[in-house]
Amino acid sequence: MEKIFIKIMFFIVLSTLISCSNINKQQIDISPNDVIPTSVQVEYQQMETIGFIHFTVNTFTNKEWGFGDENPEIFNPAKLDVEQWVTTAKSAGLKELLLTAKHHDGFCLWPSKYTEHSIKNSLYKNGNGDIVREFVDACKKHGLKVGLYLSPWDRNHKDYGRSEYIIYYRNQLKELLTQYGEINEIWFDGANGGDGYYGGAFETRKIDRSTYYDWDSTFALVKELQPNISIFSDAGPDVHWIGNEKGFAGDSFWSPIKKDKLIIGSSDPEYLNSGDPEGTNWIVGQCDVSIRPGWFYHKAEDSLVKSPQELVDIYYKSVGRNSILLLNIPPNDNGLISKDDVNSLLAFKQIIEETFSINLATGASVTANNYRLNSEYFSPQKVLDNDLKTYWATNDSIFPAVLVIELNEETLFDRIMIQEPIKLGQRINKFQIEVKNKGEWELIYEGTTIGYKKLIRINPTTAFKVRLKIIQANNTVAISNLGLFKSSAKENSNDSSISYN
Ligand code: FUL
Repeated sequence: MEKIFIKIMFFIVLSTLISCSNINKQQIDISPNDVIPTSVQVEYQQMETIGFIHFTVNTFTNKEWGFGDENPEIFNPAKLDVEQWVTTAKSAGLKELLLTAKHHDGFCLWPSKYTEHSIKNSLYKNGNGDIVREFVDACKKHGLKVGLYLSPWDRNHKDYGRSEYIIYYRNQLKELLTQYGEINEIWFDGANGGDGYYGGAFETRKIDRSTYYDWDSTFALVKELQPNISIFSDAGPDVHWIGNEKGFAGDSFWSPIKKDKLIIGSSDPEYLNSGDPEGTNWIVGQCDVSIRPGWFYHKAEDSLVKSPQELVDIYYKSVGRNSILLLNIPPNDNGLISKDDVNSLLAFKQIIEETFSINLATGASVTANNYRLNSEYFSPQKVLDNDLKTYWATNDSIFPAVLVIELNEETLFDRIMIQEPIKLGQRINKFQIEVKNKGEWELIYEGTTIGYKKLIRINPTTAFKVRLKIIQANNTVAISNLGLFKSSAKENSNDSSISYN
């Protein structure tokens, strides 16, 4: 009782001080969590959707995993147009593209001086080509961020499995990270060890996943060469795999996770899929998925390109669950992204744009049961300013924190968006959404985590008022943005593979 009294007195005195003086926001702001993202991670998360380009000898051998004994001469994309990849990705709203500079087969898309198994011995541009260069230049020209994939497993290299290979691998990393200007992401695959060509040995080589690569030293090298790069792997340190290749994050998803529980190639997929409310490291979740059944182009899969509606479903289960969507769009053996893929991608983009371009809550009046020190900095109205830097925040320990949106008219919507100001950490773990028309409040959704972005699909609902109740959080409540939307008519389909859960 005494404690509560002291707290109330404290707030009264502070509020009075604030209204009488020019106290700035920093002095009264909510305290950040212990686990918060870096500014590079916040920027990374804001990209929301990025793309993957799987392209190598497999495109010509019709395989998913090349054995490593492919003749480089088979690599000859007659109409290769890297700009087509980049402009397609850009029109689909992807903000970054990642290229398989070297996949498990060991064939290099750049003329590495450390191997003959590369583009320099292919027919492409008579051995004078460098697709990494073309790719990086095109991304930069069109304002896309650039990522590179360098497979740690190399089924071609004679030394794979021995310490000499690690020197080779790091030399290749040095080439990629010093010769092509700024690289924004490096992708370390967890698929490792098994049978292969290995310089003619044709055998199976197993490695110890926790020691062979000495990842800490490799990560240090990468950061030394590219200080602002985001490193992806099963274990981060900046971005981690979501635990499946369907593009789905868990319905509850925490960006905090315990790094010590993660091993590249052997992490628990369930753990990667949920993150950890007790997590000690902030690692962004990334949902990778291919627009086709395979990661590489196969003609036989032309009729199996995911529909725009399927892609939209994936979007809700990745971006809408506090994660990044990494969508693979593999070029065909001509070196172009096929029409089916382009059409599906563009229609997907159109649905997302049509759905989210108008926030139906804009102009509504917003109230709350509490806002921090009654300061304008934290007023409920901040959830409608479409600004990630501002937020509604309550005084400490206010539960439930209740926000009411009173719409100007009866409004029909079926999508809800909520965002937390993640630079201060991820806080919320239980919330409800209620609506009111003429009668009583009606509960329409109960959720757990929010994080950078939560997208909620509900049946079409008409309401005058919408109420957000934050029931549990690990720190003071803060909400950056809230939106109500009506989904594009083009999203309606009879596709039975799509479910809301
Ligand atoms: C996996 C690889 O084995 C696949 O071929 C693909 O590159 C995918 C993105 O990662 O682990």
